[in-house]
Amino acid sequence: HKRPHHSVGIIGAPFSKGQRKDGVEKGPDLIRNAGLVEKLKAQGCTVRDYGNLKFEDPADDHPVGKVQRPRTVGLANEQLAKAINTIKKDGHTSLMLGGDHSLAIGSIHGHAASQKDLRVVWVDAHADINTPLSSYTGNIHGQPLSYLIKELRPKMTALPGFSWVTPCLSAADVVFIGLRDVDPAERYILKLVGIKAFSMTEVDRLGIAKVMEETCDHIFSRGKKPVHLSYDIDALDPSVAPATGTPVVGGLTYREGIYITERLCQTDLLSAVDLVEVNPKQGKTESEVSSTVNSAVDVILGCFGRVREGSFPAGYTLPQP
Ligand code: B3U
Ligand code: MN
Ligand code: MN
Repeated sequence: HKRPHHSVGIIGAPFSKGQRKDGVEKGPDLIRNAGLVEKLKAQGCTVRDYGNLKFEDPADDHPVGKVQRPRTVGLANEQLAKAINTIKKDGHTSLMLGGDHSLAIGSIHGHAASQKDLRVVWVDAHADINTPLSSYTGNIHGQPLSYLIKELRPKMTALPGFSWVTPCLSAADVVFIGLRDVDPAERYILKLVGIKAFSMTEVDRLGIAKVMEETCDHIFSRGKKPVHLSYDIDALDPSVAPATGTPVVGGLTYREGIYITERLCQTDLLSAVDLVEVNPKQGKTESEVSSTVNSAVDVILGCFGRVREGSFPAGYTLPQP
């Protein structure tokens, strides 16, 4: 298997208003400061860093029903969608560093604007598919997929800040991996619209290799299409990624978490990646923060060609005695 060259366009989204815990806006710079760009280059990637987005705070962003900060979240995602669209037009695989998972609305929307017919692999402890009406927390990071899936349109209400959003995915385009904390309403929605989901029970039953073969079979059953990987760091077990807003026991091991990225990289169809929900303020110690950040970096490196078996650049030769 010839290893393809990866051209990565990085956009930082230091945004936390899709949930209530601050600190998650520090994610992009923490991940960069762990040497991300250097490591990507060292494994043969071309990297362009587009820097961090600057977000505004619309005045008087009062809740709509239970939904918190809809105008702020809507506007931030509109900005992000434009940035991702630019990165895709420039010919890169986009890498969005969050930030909370509400940012997937803009990231996927922006990706879909340049690449028709996407597939989405959503790696998460949570399903993030509450509608604004079904959400009991009101946090939009628990809702992003409801804005994006066409079949859920009849269940959606108009929200200020979201008039630019049109659903760009079909239920059949999405696969979940790692679920273990799913609200009743979310479980109902998964059944209602029929979304392929590998909860931790399926990871236990099948093993991660079989989960990934079935994931690829599912997303490519209607043709080879670009893949958007939306990776919530809380999919990993809290033993390897403790510094996140809503850790849930019983998660993916480091090895399972990395295997997902290696397998998707192998498809040569990975077109956009989100890495979200790294929150240093949720780490109890410095080492909890650094282990979480290191896990995040390794997830990203796996998306862009790092293989655990090792590799060498084209033209490599041994030193002659
Ligand atoms: N399902 C709950 C909890 C949650 C979702 N995503 C995270 N937590 N990280 C909700 O808020 O919708
Ligand atoms: Mn999430
Ligand atoms: Mn989550």
